[in-house]
Amino acid sequence: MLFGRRKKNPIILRDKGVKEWKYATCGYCSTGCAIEVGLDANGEAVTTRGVADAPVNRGKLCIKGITEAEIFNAPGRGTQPLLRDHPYQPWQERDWDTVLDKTAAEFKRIQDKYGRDSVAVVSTGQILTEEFYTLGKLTRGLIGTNNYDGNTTLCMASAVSGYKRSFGSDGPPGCYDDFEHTHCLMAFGSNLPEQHPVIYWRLKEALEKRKFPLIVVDPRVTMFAQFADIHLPITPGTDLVLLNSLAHVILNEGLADEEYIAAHTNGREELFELVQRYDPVSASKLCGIDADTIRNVARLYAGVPAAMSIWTMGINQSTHGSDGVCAINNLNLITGNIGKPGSTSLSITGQCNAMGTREWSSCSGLPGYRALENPAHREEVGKFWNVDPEFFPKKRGMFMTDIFPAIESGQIKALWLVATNPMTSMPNTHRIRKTLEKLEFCVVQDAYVDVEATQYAHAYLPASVWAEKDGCFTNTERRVNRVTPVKPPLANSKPDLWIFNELAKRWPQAAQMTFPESASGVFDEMKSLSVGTGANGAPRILDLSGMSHDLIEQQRGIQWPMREGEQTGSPRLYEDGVFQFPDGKAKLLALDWVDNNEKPDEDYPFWLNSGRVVEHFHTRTRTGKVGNCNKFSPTPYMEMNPDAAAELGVEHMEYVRLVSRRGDAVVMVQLTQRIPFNMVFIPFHYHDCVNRLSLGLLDPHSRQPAFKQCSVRVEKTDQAEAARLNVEMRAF
Ligand SMILES: Nc1nc2c(c(=O)[nH]1)N[C@H]1C(S)=C(S)[C@@H](COP(=O)(O)OP(=O)(O)OC[C@H]3O[C@@H](n4cnc5c(=O)[nH]c(N)nc54)[C@H](O)[C@@H]3O)O[C@H]1N2
Ligand SMILES: Nc1nc2c(c(=O)[nH]1)N[C@H]1C(S)=C(S)[C@@H](COP(=O)(O)OP(=O)(O)OC[C@H]3O[C@@H](n4cnc5c(=O)[nH]c(N)nc54)[C@H](O)[C@@H]3O)O[C@H]1N2
Ligand code: SF4
Ligand SMILES: [Mo]
Repeated sequence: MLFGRRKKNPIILRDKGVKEWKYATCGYCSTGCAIEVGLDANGEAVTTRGVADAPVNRGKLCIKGITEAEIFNAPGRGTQPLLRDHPYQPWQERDWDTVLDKTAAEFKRIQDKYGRDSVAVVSTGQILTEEFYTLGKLTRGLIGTNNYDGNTTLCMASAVSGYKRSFGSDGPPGCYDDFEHTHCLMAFGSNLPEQHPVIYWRLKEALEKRKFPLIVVDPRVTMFAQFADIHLPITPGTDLVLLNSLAHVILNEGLADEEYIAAHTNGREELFELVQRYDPVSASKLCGIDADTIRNVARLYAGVPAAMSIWTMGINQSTHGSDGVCAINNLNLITGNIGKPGSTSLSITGQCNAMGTREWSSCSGLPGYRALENPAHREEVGKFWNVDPEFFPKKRGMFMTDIFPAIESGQIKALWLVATNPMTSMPNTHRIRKTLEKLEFCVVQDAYVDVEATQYAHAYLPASVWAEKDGCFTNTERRVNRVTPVKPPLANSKPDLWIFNELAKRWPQAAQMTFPESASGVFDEMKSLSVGTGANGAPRILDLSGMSHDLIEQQRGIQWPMREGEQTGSPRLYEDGVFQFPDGKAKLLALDWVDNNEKPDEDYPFWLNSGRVVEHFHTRTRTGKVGNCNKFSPTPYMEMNPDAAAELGVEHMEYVRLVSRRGDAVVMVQLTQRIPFNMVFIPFHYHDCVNRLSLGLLDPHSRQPAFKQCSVRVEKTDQAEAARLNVEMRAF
């Protein structure tokens, strides 16, 4: 034994010469890991480590967090503001004033000519909450366009919409600590070990202490499915059928918590009537899960003292995404599984601050979960901001997925993209390219200048990134945590907050408003706006009034609500069973499934499924440049079933051409039994890849695209040509 050990080469960790550690929260996924950035004697960020006493991650980080110090000086960072008259001309470096003057002047010119809503603003889930709040004030209070949305429409919109329809308000009601208390966890369309590794580690730790059944619903045998007790390999796009059938069994077999239903919900009769059509035998024919398994899962879920559900994009990115979320909420309401330890409907959020934009950016309404449709909310915010409430629109404008078609039809003439890259992340990118080419003025505000959308821009604003800035992120479990500026912004890049504040000065009415320069000044405004009464007459749930930047850092993140005078935050919502509707009751919704996806047929015989892998984040503007992330999957590839490949004569690591009704893409084949015979799966991280093929039908409530359901065929292709193409695409 000892001899063997001695023979091994010891792992040597190079001393990076860290002189100081500074506090932040990871800027990738919504897990919200507390992280420290190590700085050397020159103040350069050289490494990171997890914060040991942080309640979320207890010292852990995943591969992206561990390598995050490399993103500051990664190739492709924007260093100077840029301007040009036409997208095909070379860029000219200009000073900030010139580029911001031009941006404001173009917005005003276009609004004067075509109307206020002809300028669109599309933002993100990845800047700081204080920045979101300021962008909202600028857009709603000064620019005055109603076509203002974020990439969260590609991501969390169905969860938001489902929470509002079931509970009367957005806001995930549970927390990671629920893993310690639950007796059954059911996960829908989430690959937690890869996409939220540290949340998964928390679940695993809970499971090691106390075994409880884990059920994973996913058409692929993901890593999560491999660790599950029961895997339900569902037919794509049919989760609603399965959920209605579970409700059928629970309500018909007397397994429901009728006392909870009577006291805290409306709509039982309508739901009961609808789910009669979803008996397990009929449902099994649609969703591909056999009737006995449906019955067993229903009895198991309803029979334990506490059960919980989590879900991510397998539910949200679907034509019935919002209905799927409501059906998960139905399941938890009829079994009395909301607001108790281990009992919850917890949407696992995507981006690091997708929660912050939902809460404070005014994208879909006004700050602090206020609605444009509510005259009292318009009045309240107008007074607080010193903006005439009549200046606000009376209902929300276009979603991101409606903004691009409106560019196509000529309604929108100018576009401001803040930290999002639609040329890679939107469905059907051929169409997006054409819309971007039609714009009279396009401005891209991104930390990286090489982001694909810049090719279509007239102006580029170089933003500082992540912990070059000061503010907060909110994570999946409503925990607000701090990002502190660990180093100065690179070159002439500027924090997004600074950019918004400077741009605001180009509107004379700004002088009558407040645009605090410091993040803590903005946070104070948010705190004031967070107090008050909700729709049901009870105190607002999104209350931050007890928090301060210092306290947040001291406690390594605080969960809202935290009201003034309280010592810390609240792990759960709806503990009292009082929901955010005027009568305080949640809604059980009767939701019929509609068969409306593009499905495999003779010409396009494979389902096209897409998603992510652990080592990459989104469109790879960051992880594509970090060697220890990119090396694991530098090449666009797809998972394919070996039996299907054998039929087509396709081999492992061969390039193939995929063709859909929208376009084509060349990818490398990875043969794996993870994937069913009639499906291929592509990580969406690569430019000119899966979204050249995707259809992206929209959910009627959330307007979120069904990225995960459409169809393709697989064709053989010239290997030398494909390899050349691949090298070209990889050359950033
Ligand atoms: N490493 C890494 N982590 C990330 C990100 C990243 O880019 N990289 N992005 C972050 C963001 S913004 C998000 S939104 C999350 C996404 O996190 P996840 O949603 O967990 O990730 P995805 O891979 O998009 O999709 C999850 C699963 O949905 C399954 N699925 C497809 N169709 C269906 C269906 O009809 N029903 C069901 N039940 N399942 C289906 C897919 O097979 C896939 O395994 O990850 C976050 N974390
Ligand atoms: N086929 C398919 N398509 C998908 C998905 C899928 O599963 N399948 N998932 C969808 C989902 S869930 C999401 S969330 C979207 C994500 O889609 P996008 O938001 O378009 O992708 P990102 O690459 O995260 O783009 C964020 C940009 O912000 C920049 N950035 C990072 N930090 C900062 C900062 O501090 N300031 C500024 N100004 N810029 C910054 C980054 O460089 C990057 O260019 O993709 C969607 N598209
Ligand atoms: S799990 Fe998410 S938040 Fe934590 S280190 Fe990884 S990417 Fe960052
Ligand atoms: Mo997302």
